[in-house]
Amino acid sequence: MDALAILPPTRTLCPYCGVGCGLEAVASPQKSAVQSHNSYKIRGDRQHPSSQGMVCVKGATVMESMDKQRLLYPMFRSSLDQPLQRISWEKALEIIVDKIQQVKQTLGVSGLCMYASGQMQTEDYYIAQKLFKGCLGTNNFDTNSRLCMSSAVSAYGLSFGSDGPPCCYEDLELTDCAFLIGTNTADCHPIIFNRLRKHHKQNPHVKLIVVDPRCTATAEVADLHLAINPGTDISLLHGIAYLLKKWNLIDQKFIDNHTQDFEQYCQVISHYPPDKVTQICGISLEQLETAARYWGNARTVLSLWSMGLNQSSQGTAKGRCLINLHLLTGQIGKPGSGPFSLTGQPNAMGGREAGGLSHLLPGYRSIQNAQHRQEVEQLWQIPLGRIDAQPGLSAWEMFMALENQQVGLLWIVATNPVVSMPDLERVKNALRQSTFTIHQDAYFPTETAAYAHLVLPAAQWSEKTGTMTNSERRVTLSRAFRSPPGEARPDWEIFAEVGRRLGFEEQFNFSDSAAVHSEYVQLTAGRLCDQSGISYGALERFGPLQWPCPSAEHEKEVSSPKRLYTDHKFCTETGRANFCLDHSQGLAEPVDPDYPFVLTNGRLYGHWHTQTRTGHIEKIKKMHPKPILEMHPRDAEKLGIKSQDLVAIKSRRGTAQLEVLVTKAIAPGTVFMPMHWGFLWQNNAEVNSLTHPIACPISKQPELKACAVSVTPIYR
Ligand SMILES: Nc1nc2c(c(=O)[nH]1)N[C@H]1C(S)=C(S)[C@@H](COP(=O)(O)OP(=O)(O)OC[C@H]3O[C@@H](n4cnc5c(=O)[nH]c(N)nc54)[C@H](O)[C@@H]3O)O[C@H]1N2
Ligand SMILES: Nc1nc2c(c(=O)[nH]1)N[C@H]1C(S)=C(S)[C@@H](COP(=O)(O)OP(=O)(O)OC[C@H]3O[C@@H](n4cnc5c(=O)[nH]c(N)nc54)[C@H](O)[C@@H]3O)O[C@H]1N2
Ligand code: SF4
Ligand SMILES: [Mo]
Repeated sequence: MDALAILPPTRTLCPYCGVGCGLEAVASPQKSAVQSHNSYKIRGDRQHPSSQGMVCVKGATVMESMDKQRLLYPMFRSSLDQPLQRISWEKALEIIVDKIQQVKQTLGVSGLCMYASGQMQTEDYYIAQKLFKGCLGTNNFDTNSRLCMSSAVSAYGLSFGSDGPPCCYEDLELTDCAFLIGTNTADCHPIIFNRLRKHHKQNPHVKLIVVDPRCTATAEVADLHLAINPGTDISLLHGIAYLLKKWNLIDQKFIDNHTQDFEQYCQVISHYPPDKVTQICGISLEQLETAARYWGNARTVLSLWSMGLNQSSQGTAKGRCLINLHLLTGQIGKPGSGPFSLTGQPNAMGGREAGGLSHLLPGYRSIQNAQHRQEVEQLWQIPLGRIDAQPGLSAWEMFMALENQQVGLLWIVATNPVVSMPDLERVKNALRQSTFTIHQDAYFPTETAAYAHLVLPAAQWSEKTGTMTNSERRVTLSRAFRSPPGEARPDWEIFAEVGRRLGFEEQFNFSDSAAVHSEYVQLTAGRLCDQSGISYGALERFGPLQWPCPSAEHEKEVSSPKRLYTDHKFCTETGRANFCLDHSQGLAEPVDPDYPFVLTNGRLYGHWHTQTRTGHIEKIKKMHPKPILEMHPRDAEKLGIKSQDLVAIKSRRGTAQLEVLVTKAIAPGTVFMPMHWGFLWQNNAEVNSLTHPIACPISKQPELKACAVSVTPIYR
């Protein structure tokens, strides 16, 4: 019998979305000595508590993308008009170290920036924090979570005193009312949706409300779909609060004992009577009242949200106004209820825990808190005062700092900003002015590599060992089960090597990723996200573990799964949760006669972001062969457009050309396009050529979900 056939499967984690499904990689018998994706079959891990054996098309096909168009060795050019040429790792590391020293002398450490991603493992994140914020002493480390979860982070922080989604997936099966707002869960978090949908189907009393300007696959099966006008969520949420209060469907005891600012909140919501709200949101009185009745009469209410709220110039306030409804009705800290932000990327949660935004430090600590800085400096054995007291540049600010020559080195890791950042023409221009850009990625070519001086080959999932935390705070270990192609290396090893060469031998003296992990978890001890009981050994013994987990035994002792705030004591100084008192401000770029449509955008079920993986998978390419603009029949008729016609879409910043699909799934006045097509995949179909960077002032998350555009037919 073939040796491979009798190997036990490797238990691992799907490297795509924040649902965090457990996978098993089964070595399949093969004659060839050459290791390829065909050597492994992927199936759902039935023992993984989050997914119970289920997977979606992305997880099921992930193996097929592992050996297509991989970046195999470092490549360099001294200016962007030259071709990239192969160099050795030794040379690449020498160039980086020289460049860092040079920038420190000319611009100072603030001239060094790293822009990374929720697709790194926690170990990668941790080592990058230690290198940038600790050893180099600059907080210019930010990630694509700034485009993704940043508003949820600040919403939890301001309402509860700490980041941290309080719910768990079991709540999906325990709730009487699920309120889904700004989330297309069916397409973007399919296994969460499967669990919820099964519960909904089996229990006729369970209500499913979906708030989305589009009739998505999620909205199609809802009991109530509120197709609100884009950007009117705060008016809707305050309008529901108005009715709950009027009908006395509130939990006064919870409000009195566990919240503050209720009186002022009542003042705020008094400005949102039903006639005004229905008009602003573009829904009927019956719809608004039904939503309030479903929420107010349910024994338990679980809300789910993602980019439809977060990617907004009021992203923080939107998350918080949703949390307000939970505070008003005491729907938190008990089974089947609570505000649950769905994490996008597989390890955006782990990133937050490890301090992966420019204002954070590991263990849910804050850069601006002197005690927090000191605690981290002590563990890192660096001089007290080394960590800068000011937050570093956010993602967008880094690109803008390139325009002013304030950045001498931009190191981009595991993200493809030349597709995913807003206002792409400006981003591309800024990158053209960069004196030194590194792109560290698993694939080549990418749109961002076209703007890089140095590309570094990264080992990715299946080729490196590390941990990730999913949306329900559950940590899973992904072991390497095959070797990286060519000269690719794990991200953390690259950072650690640079650290040692800069003279920080002590700080980066790790034998393997388990050693990195065990140092990292020490910084979570006693914090809300306590993972000090989690180790690779414990993860192997017990399987995936949910935090808080001060000891592995603890995880087994207390009833699992877990929720936060079951005692209704919050992390604020008073222990009370704060009502948010913000009013709705509407869209940052409203429509006008020149740009009469709101362009919204998002994801398709099969594709993952910029397609570096899913663009190579035949089954997925067949599902979504090209990008399409969705438009309502009424608008199409006015413009004389039919399905499959080609149109030009124009905003104040750029243009795109797409085929149209005329459909009632989108509200009149709004058009939708997918985000997945960068210039390598289709000419002139980039959504972010059109979007603007105006951001939430608190979370600094840009309003990617709405900009004003014109649409005109192109006659072929
Ligand atoms: N298939 C697939 N799944 C993914 C990903 C992927 O690339 N592909 N990416 C992952 C990542 S990183 C993320 S962040 C998540 C994102 O997951 P989601 O947030 O569910 O995805 P989106 O499609 O970006 O946007 C969700 C919905 O917001 C709606 N929306 C737009 N404007 C508004 C508004 O003003 N109000 C409200 N209420 N809704 C609005 C859009 O119509 C859209 O249906 O998905 C994750 N899962
Ligand atoms: N208009 C618009 N723009 C958006 C959004 C939107 O809804 N609308 N959504 C925003 C959101 S929520 C997100 S999360 C971003 C996503 O945008 P990106 O982060 O740009 O998208 P990805 O294609 O996931 O890029 C991840 C990159 O990491 C590489 N990679 C994978 N694994 C590894 C690894 O282990 N190491 C290294 N070094 N590289 C690896 C992949 O090959 C890929 O190039 O887009 C944002 N932009
Ligand atoms: S739902 Fe998300 S984590 Fe689960 S298999 Fe699909 S992409 Fe992977
Ligand atoms: Mo995301």
